[in-house]
Amino acid sequence: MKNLLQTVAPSVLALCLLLPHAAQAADPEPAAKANVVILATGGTIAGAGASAAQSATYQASKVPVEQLIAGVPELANLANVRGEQVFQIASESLTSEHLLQLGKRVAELADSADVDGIVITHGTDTLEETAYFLNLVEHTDKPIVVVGSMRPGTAMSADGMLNLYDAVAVAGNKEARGKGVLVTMNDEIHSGRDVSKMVNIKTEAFKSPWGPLGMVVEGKSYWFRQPVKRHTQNSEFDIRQISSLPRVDIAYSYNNVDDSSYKAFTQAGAKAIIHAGTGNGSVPAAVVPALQGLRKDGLLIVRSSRVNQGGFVLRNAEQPDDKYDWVVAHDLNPQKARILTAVALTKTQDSKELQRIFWEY
Ligand code: DAS
Repeated sequence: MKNLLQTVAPSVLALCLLLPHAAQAADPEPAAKANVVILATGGTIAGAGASAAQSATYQASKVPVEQLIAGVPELANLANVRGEQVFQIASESLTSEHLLQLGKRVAELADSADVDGIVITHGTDTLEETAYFLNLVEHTDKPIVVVGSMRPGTAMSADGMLNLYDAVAVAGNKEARGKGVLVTMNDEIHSGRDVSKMVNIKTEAFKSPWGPLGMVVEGKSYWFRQPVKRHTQNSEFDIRQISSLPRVDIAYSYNNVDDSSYKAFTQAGAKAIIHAGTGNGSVPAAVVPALQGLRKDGLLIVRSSRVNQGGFVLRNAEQPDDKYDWVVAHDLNPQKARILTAVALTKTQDSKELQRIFWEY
């Protein structure tokens, strides 16, 4: 017995001594950090006020991207981050040309092997339009995350730092791939297609009528649903083939409205008009004859709803869409319907094709 122990003990001891090293040797290398590029365009997230008490009084589009990154040193724990200042503009002033320029830069970066994810810092006013546009035209499965803030970084309880931290966390996360363009605001991850600014004075400002896709907590993403509408790689639209966006305007409907705005937009060169209708996208009797005339002249008419918690416009429900050859915007609000119509018009003027596109995107 003694001989057996003398023989076995040293090798067991050696094994015990080796095990921790073996365990260490087997420890996986820490995952290499993702390379994330932040494209800055302006907005409140780059805003500055005169005092910490001013959360609503400030100048947007002041702080450069390097300072935004320096203001959140914890970003370096999430990813290798670098910034580019694409614009420094409040988003209410962005134009179609800005959208195309931004979209083309995103496509170039997405094509680059050393870029794993892209964050776009953006004003909140038209953030939903930019996010939807990119969702339609960027042919990549890499995460593209648009982010803004409701308060300037100089204000007490500013939301921009954490929103940016969440955006980088998502953009560097492989689980975010293939989910279309995303928006991180107020700890939530939204689809760029669905999300809209529903409140203009609270940090909980952005909502999706059908709910967020997930949440970010302490830099970790938690996913609960997937987008089902066509986007990015599954889109028939490609930013690399779009050189301009046709003019599409939105005519708001209300009590006592007449057809003046529709005629004025047509005079201005609109190729389609989004009717931001009351309720189910309804068209007042006083406006129908003008729309019939504009349709006959080749203008496309899209019925959307002005209700702001998620309109739902169906064909031939309250309005004779087949009779007048109108298109319905489904669940897209007027500003998103405008983006989709403008992108669709780069490929088709056919109302039946446009309606298909509204059902699919
Ligand atoms: N003016 C707003 C904009 O740039 C500020 C903001 O809310 O980001 O969209």
